[in-house]
Amino acid sequence: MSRLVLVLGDQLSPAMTSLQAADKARDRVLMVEVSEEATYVRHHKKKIAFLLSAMRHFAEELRGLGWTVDYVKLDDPGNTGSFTGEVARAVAAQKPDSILVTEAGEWRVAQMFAWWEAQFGLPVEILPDTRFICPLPVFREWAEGRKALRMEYFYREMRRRTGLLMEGDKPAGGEWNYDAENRKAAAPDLFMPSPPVFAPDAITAEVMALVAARFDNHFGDLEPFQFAVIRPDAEAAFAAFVKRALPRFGDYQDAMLEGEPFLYHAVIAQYLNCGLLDPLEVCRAVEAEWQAGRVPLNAAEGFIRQIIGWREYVRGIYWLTAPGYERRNFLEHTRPLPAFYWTAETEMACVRAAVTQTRQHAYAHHIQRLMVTGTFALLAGIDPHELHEWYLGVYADAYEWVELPNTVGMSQFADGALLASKPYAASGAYINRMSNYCGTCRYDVKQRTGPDACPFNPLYWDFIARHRDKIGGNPRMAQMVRTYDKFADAEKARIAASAAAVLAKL
Ligand code: FAD
Ligand code: DLZ
Ligand code: SF4
Repeated sequence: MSRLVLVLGDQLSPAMTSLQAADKARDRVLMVEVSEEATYVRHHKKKIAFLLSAMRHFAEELRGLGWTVDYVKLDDPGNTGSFTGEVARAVAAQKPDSILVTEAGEWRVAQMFAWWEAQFGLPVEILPDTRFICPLPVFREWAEGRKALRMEYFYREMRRRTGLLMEGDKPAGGEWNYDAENRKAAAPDLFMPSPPVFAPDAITAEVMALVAARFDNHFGDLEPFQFAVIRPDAEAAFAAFVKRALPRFGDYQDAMLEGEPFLYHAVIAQYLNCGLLDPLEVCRAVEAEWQAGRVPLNAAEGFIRQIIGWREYVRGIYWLTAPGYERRNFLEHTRPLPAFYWTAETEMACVRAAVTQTRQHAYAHHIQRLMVTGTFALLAGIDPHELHEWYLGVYADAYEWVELPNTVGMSQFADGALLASKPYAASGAYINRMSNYCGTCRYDVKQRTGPDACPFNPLYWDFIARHRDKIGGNPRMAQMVRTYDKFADAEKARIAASAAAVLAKL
């Protein structure tokens, strides 16, 4: 009996359940580069190059471990361009007895798997993805019967489940969450650790030429290419983060600084999400740093919460709500995405910085995604589905299971408070507090209305006025609605006129 073991581009680990269940002596691994995966949304050029290069290197790693790997390159003659087409070709050529695969990260791909038994007349064995700490049935059980699915309570369960930062059944240091200590604004003269740079090898160079030729019309700069594409380099990038940036990760988690795209962030989501790093292993390494006294508790806890808390939680929400979540639009926003999300041609210094570095690095850190491009889209009433396709395409770490709940739920409040307890709406004051963008901006962050006012300001108050029926009942928004109500009629008219002027320019 021989099986076809399909390994997807975001399953690049020898520990995948599909590989663990397979037999090197009899089964053949299939890996396929297919144009559909690069174009169902038009991914950033650097993201495509990263993933295809990491796939090619992983195929080599597997061969080194004794596997027989059939690898289909994007430009191979006969490449059908889709997972289903390539599995069909392999089934016809090899006549396996069955197909073995680890469950897909995206509903779209899971639907393809669901048809294959009927289509190919073969058993298709789909195994769980044990890279995640919380199995999906456990998440469903946790969510069942709860009115609100708050991350904080889920996170505490994950701390107990993993034993991370636990002292018996109590959280280390007495608190579950040290976020209150994690809100420092960065000063420009702080030492800024940069992620290590990995020069492209021959395989990456070949992939880059292919991407340049095939996806020239996609967003983003291909060069300079700096990502790790093999496991030891991804581990080295993580080790460098632990040594140089982790101690200050907590303090400066929410900070933004002109010309500093990475600050004290790990820049590892692209490795975690494709299998080059293991989530539990990185958390255990961070816990060990804290135990050794090299890292303060607020940094270790903040980092571990992002991974065993947020990352696992959004994945649970994704599978709980799929399909359909991607079309949720609680606030009924329909405005098209402004062109400057692609061109960076805007006078708003904060948005310009976030889009420029996104184009350069296929990376922006969480607060830039949430409180700059995300908040602007929320205030301006951008169609959440268009925005979702933007986030899914432009970041090297973007896969629907993680991007969609972050965009539709957390950032755009389009699920009507399933994920976030209040909309992440804010005026320019938040960005001014957490960054140095406003100092060089053509707009005045202190002005509420008028042609020189920071656009976030009139849009913020206009958002409160427009959505008061939908958000006014939320205790965390009621105060802002009351403040708006106290404005004089003339001020309300100025807000409406200024907001309309900003929107007209989009
Ligand atoms: P760090 O800030 O160093 O955090 C460490 C790790 O924690 C990350 O690598 C990531 O694995 C995890 N993490 C942190 N925050 C989150 C979160 N909210 N959800 C899930 N994991 C988290 N993350 C993705 O991995 N892929 C996406 O497609 C994605 N899309 C996003 C879209 C929006 C609108 C927003 C607001 C956030 C999105 N995030 C996404 C979450 C977060 O912004 C990124 O994980 C983070 O910026 C990656 O950079 P980093 O590795 O330097 O993370
Ligand atoms: C993102 C991506 C791209 C650009 N290309 C490929 C590819 O050619 N082959 C592949 O196996 N995977 C690719 N991926 C990742 C897939 O989109 C991802 O594995 C699925 O969406 C399941 O999460
Ligand atoms: Fe952004 Fe407004 Fe500050 Fe300009 S003034 S950088 S638009 S927050």
